[in-house]
Amino acid sequence: MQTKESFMNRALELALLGFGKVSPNPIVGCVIVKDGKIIGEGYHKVYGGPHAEVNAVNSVINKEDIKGSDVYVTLEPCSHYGKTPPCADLLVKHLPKKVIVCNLDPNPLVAGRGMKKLEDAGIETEVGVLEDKGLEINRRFFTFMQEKRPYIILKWAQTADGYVARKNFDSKWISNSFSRKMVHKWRAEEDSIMVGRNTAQYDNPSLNVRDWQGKDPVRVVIDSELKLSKDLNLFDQTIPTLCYNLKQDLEDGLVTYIKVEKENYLSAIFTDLFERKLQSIIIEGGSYLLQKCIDENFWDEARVFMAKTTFGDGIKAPSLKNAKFISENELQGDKLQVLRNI
Ligand code: AOF
Ligand code: ZN
Repeated sequence: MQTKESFMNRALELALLGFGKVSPNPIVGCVIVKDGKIIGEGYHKVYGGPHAEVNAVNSVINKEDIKGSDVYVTLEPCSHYGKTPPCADLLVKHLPKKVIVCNLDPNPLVAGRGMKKLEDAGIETEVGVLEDKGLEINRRFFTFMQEKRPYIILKWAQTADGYVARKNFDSKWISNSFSRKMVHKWRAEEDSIMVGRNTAQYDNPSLNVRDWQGKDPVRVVIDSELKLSKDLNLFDQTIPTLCYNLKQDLEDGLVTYIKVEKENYLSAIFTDLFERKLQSIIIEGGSYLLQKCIDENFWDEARVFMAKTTFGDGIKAPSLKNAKFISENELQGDKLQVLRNI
């Protein structure tokens, strides 16, 4: 049977097609329904491009049919002139009977004004259909807008006895090659990626996307005293890289050095990333940085690989607080646990 929820599920499905392509905008899908049938569909495809409603309206063969229709949008239609004109105005022009959304837009430029424009034009509105699904697919966008910082994903691999590396920082591959490929997919999904000083120095990671197709995230590293060698892969000038430190502001090609105060430096870094419009970050270690994020409550999601190997001794894996268990899956031998901050 076709219900409000089934049409909204279709709109959510369309929204997801934009995942990874529209940040720092939200992903949005839109379905136009007349007499129980879908007559138009669209989604926000690319950052700076037309919004979901515009693409949906454009897909309707006879625009007259939009009059009296039900429009399902996963997010409140915008009311402001951004890179594109207000979607609420476009809908008002075509006079649907009703506009149904999962969530209001937390963007302070919109925040209820889109729905108000529709209501003022005599269009019925409904907010909250599949609300939780809407919040889930745009969890990065909602966190970014509400917390004024990127959505923070912590990722690490630990041995069965709870270590992330040996005492001398030698960690060479705790997780299996399939799990490592998965990490490259995850990197391509986020706007930025961060490691602490020890990981940069001992692992010499490139933090790029190799085993998957997709864009490289902006690299972020913390190096308080600027002691990291310029020969590290992170500084190879192939990808924009931000190096937070206590010493200097400097532009060096694709590497930007940013000075922060020692006190509350983590908070200062996340605020700076927000101002740079980086909507999400995946933090890949080391244990000290991950634990600091947990202790200061700067995390939203944790993805933990648990291998079968044991080390007996070494550097302890981070320990989560206020974590809600989401899922556990077996990945060719490794276990992958996903948790969320509550
Ligand atoms: C919608 N439909 O599909 C999206 C919306 O700079 P602009 O013009 O692209 O506007 C970006 C803002 O518009 C974004 O921050 C969010 O508030 C809203 N996104 N709104 O009606 C859409 N992607
Ligand atoms: Zn819009």
